[in-house]
Amino acid sequence: MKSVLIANRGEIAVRIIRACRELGLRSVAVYSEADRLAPHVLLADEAYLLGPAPSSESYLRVDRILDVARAAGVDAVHPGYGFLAERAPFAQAVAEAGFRFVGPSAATIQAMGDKTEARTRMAAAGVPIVPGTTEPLVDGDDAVRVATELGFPVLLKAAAGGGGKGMRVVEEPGACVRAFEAASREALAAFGDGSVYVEKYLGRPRHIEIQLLGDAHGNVIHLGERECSIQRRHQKLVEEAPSPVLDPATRAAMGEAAVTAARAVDYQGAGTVEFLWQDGAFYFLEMNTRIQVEHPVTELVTGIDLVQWQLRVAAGERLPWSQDQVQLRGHAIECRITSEDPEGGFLPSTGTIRHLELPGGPGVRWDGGITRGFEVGLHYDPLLGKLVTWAPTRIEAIDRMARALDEFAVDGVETSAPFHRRVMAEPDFREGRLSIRYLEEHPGLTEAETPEEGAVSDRLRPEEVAALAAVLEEESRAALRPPRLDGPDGGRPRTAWQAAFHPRARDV
Ligand code: MV4
Repeated sequence: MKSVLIANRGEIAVRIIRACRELGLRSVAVYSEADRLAPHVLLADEAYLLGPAPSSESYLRVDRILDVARAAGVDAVHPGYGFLAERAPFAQAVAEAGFRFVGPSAATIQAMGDKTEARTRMAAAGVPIVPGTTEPLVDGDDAVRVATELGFPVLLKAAAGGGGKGMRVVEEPGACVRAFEAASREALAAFGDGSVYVEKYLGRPRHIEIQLLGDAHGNVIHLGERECSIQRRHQKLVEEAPSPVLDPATRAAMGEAAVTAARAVDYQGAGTVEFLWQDGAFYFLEMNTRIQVEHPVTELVTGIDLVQWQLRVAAGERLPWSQDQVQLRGHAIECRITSEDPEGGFLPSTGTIRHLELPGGPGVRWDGGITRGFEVGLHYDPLLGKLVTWAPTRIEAIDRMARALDEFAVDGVETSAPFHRRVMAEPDFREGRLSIRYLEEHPGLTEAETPEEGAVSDRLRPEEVAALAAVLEEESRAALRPPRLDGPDGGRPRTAWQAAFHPRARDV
């Protein structure tokens, strides 16, 4: 394996390009018309235009992506997360076109995408699942019968689901028939499949997931857990490793269950088994057959580069560790910095990145997908990048994150960073008292504070403001002068700023 097409954009495409470069693999980016100046385009060895900005005309165009793979002569395709990453037909098409798919087989993706099939296979393998059915409900009366047997409250879920669509909590038998019909209708509209099944409803669980790695030689290991309970409408906001609630025995039991789950579906590559944890017990929820946004916290506590190992196992290498050689060290926290206004209901914010100040120093990592001059629009996911900190203990990692967030600044779009800064100071978070209801239980975190007295901006003299503005203006002009981007150009500019001054950069 010598070259890889990255069928994605943003921070994950940048992350994969970095892994490729460290492994000596040629990286081939694809991009939409909205991403001509995006960092993944500037960083890759080669970049090819897919089409107009909408995903359906660019990053979701399987035919165009395979055309580029052939034209660029790559050996493998890495799907990243989102877009085509968990579409079994894409994995199949990549393999049939003669490229390696960096991920599990199409059959594994397919099996885990169907939640009732996943539950059936997990239960058969001895992995604990949430009590409930493994077959879709026949009708509303069937829902009443099964729910009464389980005991209320129950949760109706779409078999083809994920992400909370088609879910209905039902508190009593009288509400069952209507809830079943609503869930089924919603599932049909969202997934083209109205099948609904039922689980016992857990009221205040934590979301804890186990990271897995499998190779093509039957080796599977787990890399411990991530606590992902702090979320809003199924979008995770803060993740950490390890979880503040797991003791070594529960961690080992959950890890073993996850490895069993992976073996049951012949898992290859990096994957995650999601569990709900409540009152000391854990239950299988879903398996994610992709690299996840929050993978860096696991990398920081295990010292294992997950994206490099995705590529290495795709190339046929063996995992070099036995389970007991995987040791967890210290604590890591990730904040997802999005272009959303946390004080305005997390509404998406758009604009051109005029200025970007990134934190540094010990134990700080920025996995980003933006540069100065880049225009943040509404076509894609609002994730700008991830700020990740590591320290020997949880509280030190939290304080380090607070410090890093204080150094972080973006001008041009609103970001979620002020929200994250408030979470780092919130007592329940600091003491590890978490659940998936954390945000609704702490509404103050999404409200604006009164501005601090004596802020730096108040101390600047008018001539200092004018001098700063002039520098930024010139930098922005330079950053917006684009390099030649179509096909191999021999040049290798790294950022829009470098590109503008790169000896081989040419204007389009
Ligand atoms: C649950 C649950 C409570 N009880 N299942 C939400 C998305 C889907 N993937 C699974 N989800 C849930 N399943 C039972 N039996 C609560 C959720 C849930 C949730 C789970 C993980 C992370 C965030 C969540 C937010 C709301 C609800």
